[in-house]
Amino acid sequence: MTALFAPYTLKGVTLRNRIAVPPMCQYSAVDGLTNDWHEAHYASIARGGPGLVIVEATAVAPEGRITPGCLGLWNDQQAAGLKRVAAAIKAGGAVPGIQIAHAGRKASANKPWEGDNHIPSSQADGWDTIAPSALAFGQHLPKVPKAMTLDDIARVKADFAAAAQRALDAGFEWLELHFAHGYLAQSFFSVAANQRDDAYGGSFDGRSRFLLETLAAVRAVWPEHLPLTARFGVIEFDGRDEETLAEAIAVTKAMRDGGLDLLNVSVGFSAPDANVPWGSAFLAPIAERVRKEAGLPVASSWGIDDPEVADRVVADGQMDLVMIGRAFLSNPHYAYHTALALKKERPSWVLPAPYAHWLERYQR
Ligand code: FNR
Ligand code: 531
Repeated sequence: MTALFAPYTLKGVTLRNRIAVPPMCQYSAVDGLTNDWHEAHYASIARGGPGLVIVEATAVAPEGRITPGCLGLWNDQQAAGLKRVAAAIKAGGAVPGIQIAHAGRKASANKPWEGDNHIPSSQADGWDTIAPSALAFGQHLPKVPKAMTLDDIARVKADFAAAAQRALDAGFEWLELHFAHGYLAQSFFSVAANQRDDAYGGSFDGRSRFLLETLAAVRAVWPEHLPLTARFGVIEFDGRDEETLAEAIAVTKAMRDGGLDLLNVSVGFSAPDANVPWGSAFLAPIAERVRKEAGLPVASSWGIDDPEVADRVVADGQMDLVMIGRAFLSNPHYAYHTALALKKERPSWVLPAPYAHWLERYQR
C-alpha cells in the first residue's frame, strides 16, 4: 500500500486516499448560483478517484465574492444548487467539502482572463469593498476599501456561521474556512494590511481575533463528527518569513485549541510584492514544520502533482493530505492514473465500482 493511497480518517469521515482536490474558482456563477457547469465540473473530478473534493471559494455575503462569477452561500436558493453539487461529488466516491470565504479588499474583481483587475464601483457589476483598514492591496487591485466597523465585523462573523449551517444542511461533510491568500481573514492577520488600533488590530492577539472569533462562531454550528478546517497563509515571502511563521504557528495552535481539526497550509499573498519561490512541492517543508510545531494534521498544495513527489510528501510525514489542483483540470482521472503510475493496479481502491469492475478485469 503506498502512503498516498492509504485511507485517511479525520473525526467521523474517512477518505479513500490522501489525494484532495483543493478549491478552484470556476468564475461561472450568476448571483452566486450554481449551474450545469458546476455540476458537470465537480462530478467529473470526483469520479476520477480523489478522496476529497473541496468546492471553490464560496462567498458568505455578496460583497465577499472575488468576482461576480463566484459562488455564494448567503441564501437558500444557492444552498439548493450546492446540495446537488455535494451529491454529485459523493456519487463519485469522494467526500464533499466546501470552502467558505470573504474576499475583503480583493473583492469586486473581474475574471483572470479579463485582467484580474478591480471593477470600479461605478460599474453595474462592481461594488464597494470592506477590509480591516482603508488600505488598498495595490497594483491591479487599487480600490481603497472601507475600514470595517465593529458592527461590520460582527455581521461578517455571523455570515460565516450562517453559511456553515447552510453547507451542513446541503450535505457537505468537510468545511474549510478561507483564511488565506490575502482575503479578509488573512488581511486581519497581516501586519501590512491591518493597521487598526482597536481590539481587532495592532498586537498579535488583536490581529488574531477575527480568525479565532470566526472559527468559534462556525465551531458552534459545525458538528463535532465532521472535519472543520481552514486554509491559512503561514508565510508571505516578503523578507519577514521567520517572524510570520512564528506568529502563524502560534495562531494555528490557538485555532487547534479552538476546535480546528486540520490546517491547509498556504501562502499569505497579502501584498503584491511577494517573492514566492514557485517550484515542485515548494511548501512541503513549511507544511511539515507547521504539522510538527502546531501539533495538528495538515494538508498543503502547490506543484505536488508528480506521483512520486505526492507519495513521498505523505510517506515522509510532511503532510497528511496532498492538495492537487490544476492537474485535475487537465485530467479529471488524475487520481486513477497516479495509482497506476505508482504500480497500484487495483482500480477498485480508487474508482467507483461501475468503473473499477471492468477496468480491473481488462487491464491491458
Ligand atoms: C485556485 N486556488 C484557490 N485556492 C483557494 O483556496 N480557493 C479557491 O477558490 C481557489 N481558486 C483557484 C482557481 C484556479 C483556477 C486555480 C488554478 C487555483 C489555488 C488552488 O487551490 C491550489 O492551491 C493551486 O492551484 C496550487 O495547486 P496546484 O494547482 O499547483 O496543484
Ligand atoms: C492563487 C494562485 C496563484 C498562483 C497560481 C495559482 C493560484 N489563487 C487564489 C485563488 C484565486 C485564484 C488565484 C483563491 O484563493 C480564491
